[in-house]
Amino acid sequence: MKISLLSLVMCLMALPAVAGESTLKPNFIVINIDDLGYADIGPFGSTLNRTPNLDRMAREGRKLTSFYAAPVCSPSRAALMTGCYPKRALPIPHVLFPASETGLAPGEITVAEVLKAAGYATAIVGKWHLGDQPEFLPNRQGFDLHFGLPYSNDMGPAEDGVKSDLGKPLPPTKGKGQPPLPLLRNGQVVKRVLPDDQQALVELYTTESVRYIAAHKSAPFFLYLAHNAVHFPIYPGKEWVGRSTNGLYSDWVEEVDWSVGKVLDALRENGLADRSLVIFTSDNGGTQRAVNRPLRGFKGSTWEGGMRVPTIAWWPGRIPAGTASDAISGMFDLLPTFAALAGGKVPGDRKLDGANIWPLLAGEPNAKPVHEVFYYYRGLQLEAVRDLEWKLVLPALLTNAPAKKAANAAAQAPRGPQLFNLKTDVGETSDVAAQYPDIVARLERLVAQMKDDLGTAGLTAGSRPLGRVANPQPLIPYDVKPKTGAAGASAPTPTAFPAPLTNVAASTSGHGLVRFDRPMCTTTREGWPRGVDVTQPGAKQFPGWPVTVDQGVNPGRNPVAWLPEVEAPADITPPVVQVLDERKEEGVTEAPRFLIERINHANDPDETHP
Ligand SMILES: [Ca+2]
Repeated sequence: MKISLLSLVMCLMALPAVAGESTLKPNFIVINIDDLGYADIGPFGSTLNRTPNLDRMAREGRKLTSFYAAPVCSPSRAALMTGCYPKRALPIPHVLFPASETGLAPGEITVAEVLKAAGYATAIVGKWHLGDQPEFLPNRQGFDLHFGLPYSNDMGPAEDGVKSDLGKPLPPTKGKGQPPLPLLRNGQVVKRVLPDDQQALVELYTTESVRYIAAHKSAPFFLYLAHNAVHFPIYPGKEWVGRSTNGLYSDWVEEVDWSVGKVLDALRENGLADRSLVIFTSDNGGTQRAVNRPLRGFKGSTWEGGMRVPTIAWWPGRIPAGTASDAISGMFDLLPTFAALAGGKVPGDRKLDGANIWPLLAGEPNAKPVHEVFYYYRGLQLEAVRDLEWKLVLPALLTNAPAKKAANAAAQAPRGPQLFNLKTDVGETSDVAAQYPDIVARLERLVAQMKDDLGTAGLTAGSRPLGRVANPQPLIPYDVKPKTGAAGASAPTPTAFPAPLTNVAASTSGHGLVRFDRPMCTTTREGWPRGVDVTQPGAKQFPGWPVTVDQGVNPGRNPVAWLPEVEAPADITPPVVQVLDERKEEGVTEAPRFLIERINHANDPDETHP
C-alpha cells in the first residue's frame, strides 16, 4: 500500500511536466490488418468491398502505393517494431508458432520503447506475433498495455473452430495439434478463444482502442491496433455476417473498415485529429481470397502482391489531403519517423534500415526519395532487389513455384534473373532483362553489396541473435490427449518409413532437424498449404511432438521442420510421417522420406550447420 501511495504521489507530481510537453508531441496510431490484399479496399481499387471510412481516410490523407511489409506475419511485425529488415532483427525462416522457444530478442529496441522513453503512453491492442513466452510478450517490449492474441487466429486446435471458417465443418483433429488459442491482457490469459470470441475480436479491439484514446487525450500516446482480421479463419462479427454481397471475407473487410471509422471518429471527438498521425496498413499481401490487383502474387511471396500493402497516412492539416506517393517506403520506416516527430532517440548502437519518411508523408515539394533501394527477403533468402523503378527478381524466387509445377520447373535449364520495370509494369509480367543488361548488372552489384551484411541466404553477419528461452510452455496447457499415429482412433493410418538417422550419436543435446527429400506442397484454397505431420509414435513422447510442417512460404521447396530439444538422441525412434487429408484430396498419398539431423548448440548456436 505504501508503495502504491508513493507511486501515485510521484505520478501526480510528474503530471504537469508531461502535460506541458504533450501539446507539442503528436499521437501515433498504427492500424495493421492481417493479410489484407492490396486492392481489398476502395482507395486501392476494390470494387467488391464497401469501405467508406477508408475512402474518407484516403480523401483526407495520403496513400502510400509502394509501402512494403514482408511476405508473412512475424517478420513484418519485427520490421515495424525495430526499424530493420526482418532478417536483421528476427532472423527466422517463416513465422513463430505457439510455445516457440524463440522470439524477438528482449534486447531489441522497439518503437514502443523509443516512444516510451520520449514520454509516451504505449498500447498494443490485438495481435503481437513476436514470441509468446513471458520474456517476449509486449509488456517486456515497451508497451504499457497489451490486450489481444499473442499470434494468429488460426493457431489453436481444430475443435475450437480455429482451423475452419465461421459455420464450416470442423476438420478432423490431427495429432496433438496446437494448444488452445488465448486472449491475453498484459500477459495473463483472459480466456480461451472459441468461435464466439473470434467473431467478437474486431469489436473488442475497437472498443478497447476507442476507450484508450479517450483516456489518453491529455498526454501523447502510441496505439498499435493490430487486428487479427482478415486472416484465416474468417469470422466476421455477428452484425456483419451476410452484410456484404460477397461472402464472409468481404463481410470481415467491411467490419474492419467500420473499426477504422470508429478510431478516426474517436480522435475527432476527443479533439486529437490535428495532432495525431494515423497509419493504416497490412502486415503482408493478401491470400488467394483477397484481391491484390494489379500486383502479381500473394502472401508468402516476394512478388509485389506478397509484400506491397495498401497504406494510408492521415494527419489533417499536416499531411496533404487526397494525395498519393509511389516512393519506396515500408514498415521499417515507422520507428525512425515516429522517433523524429516525437523528439525521441533512434537506437544508435545498432544498424537500422528504415529512415524518417516524414518529408514523404508531408508531401514536401522536391523531397528526395528516402529509399532508392529495397531488398526483398523471404525468410533468410534474398529473392529480389529494387532500385527505384527497376526490380531484379533472382533465381531463388523464380524457382519458388508451386509443387504442381515443380517437376516441370526442375526440368528447365537454370534460369538467370528477371528484370521488371515497376513504373510501367507493376504487375511484373514482362521480363526485360535481355534488353537492359547494364541495369541487370547494376542491380546484381546491389545484391553483392549485401554480401557481408544480410547476404543472400542463411544466417549472416548482419542478423542479430534471436531471443531464446529454455523449456517454453503453451499459454494455455493442452487439455486433449495427443492423438498420434495408430493410437488415435480417428487419425488417418500413417505410412511408416524407416528413417535413416544421421549424425545422432555424436551429439548430446540440441535440436533435431527433419529434412525432407522432395517438395510436399501445393496451394490450398486458402493459399496456406499444409504438408505433412511428423509424429513420434510409441512410448517415447517428447515435448512438442508431433510437429506439423507448415511450409506455406516454401512452395516447391523441400520443407524443413524444427524439432524441439531432445535430451537423449539415442532414444529417437523413427518418426511416422502421415499425409494430411488436404493432401490426400489432391491425390498425394506418398509420404516423403526424411532425415533427422542433429545440431550441437555448443558449437553452433545459430543452428546453421546441421
Ligand atoms: Ca499476416
